Amino acid sequence: MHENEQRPREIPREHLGGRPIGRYGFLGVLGAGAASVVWGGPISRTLSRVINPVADSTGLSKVIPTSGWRIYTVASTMPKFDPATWRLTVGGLVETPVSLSYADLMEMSRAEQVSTFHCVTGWVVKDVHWAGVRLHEVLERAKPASGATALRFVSSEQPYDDSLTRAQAALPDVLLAYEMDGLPIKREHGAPLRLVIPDMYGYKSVKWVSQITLEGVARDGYWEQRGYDRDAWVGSNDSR
Ligand SMILES: Nc1nc2c(c(=O)[nH]1)N[C@H]1C(S)=C(S)[C@@H](COP(=O)(O)O)O[C@H]1N2
Ligand SMILES: [Mo]
Repeated sequence: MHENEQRPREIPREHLGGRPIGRYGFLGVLGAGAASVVWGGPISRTLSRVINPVADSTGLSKVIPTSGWRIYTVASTMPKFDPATWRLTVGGLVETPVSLSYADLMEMSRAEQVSTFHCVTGWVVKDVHWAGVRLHEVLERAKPASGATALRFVSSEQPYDDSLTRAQAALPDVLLAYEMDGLPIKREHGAPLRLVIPDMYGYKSVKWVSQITLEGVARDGYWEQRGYDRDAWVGSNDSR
């Protein structure tokens, strides 16, 4: 299933020096051969689509980089981080709604991990060093109610969000990350906080997380409303 698939593809937005080059709205469902990616800058070129290297029989994936970060956004501007006013709130089906400042987060136990990051469109970043706080540390403060079976992660970049079940959120290498490769997470990668769940495709890894809502049922996130799987296990063919 690839040439005729009627799913929208993730649309990367490339940046130079933090400034978006051109603005691409959501392109909707792409028919076979519709242009989905435009690179700006000195060498401008249009590719017919993001090639899935697994399904690609054209050979084109050999000339398209499949490693290294690509900056993805859904809004026209990226949220700006102000340490004085920024908060992570945890609410919904909890006993104690929580509001954490950046300083509060820094005082919590620090967790580190090295993991590989997979975007569903085929690119991969190996051995990313992350540091942050484990979700359970945050959840312990909020005390989820018994009916809270899902977590919804809301980005301050509206309308991006995504959900995990409690079981998925309890996987050992799920992290609320505030550092990437030894530095505070950069603005374009979701400063100051992003979700990391290495076992799932990158669209679950919500950038600019500012709100976690405990809910009774997991719901579709941004990309899932556009055709991708809610259970985005890396390697599951159905997600491609
Ligand atoms: N807020 C927000 N989070 C997001 C996205 C986005 O567009 N907005 N894109 C997702 C997708 S599809 C991927 S692959 C990764 C890309 O991470 P990067 O932009 O840091 O490379 O972020 C994920 N989290
Ligand atoms: Mo992605």
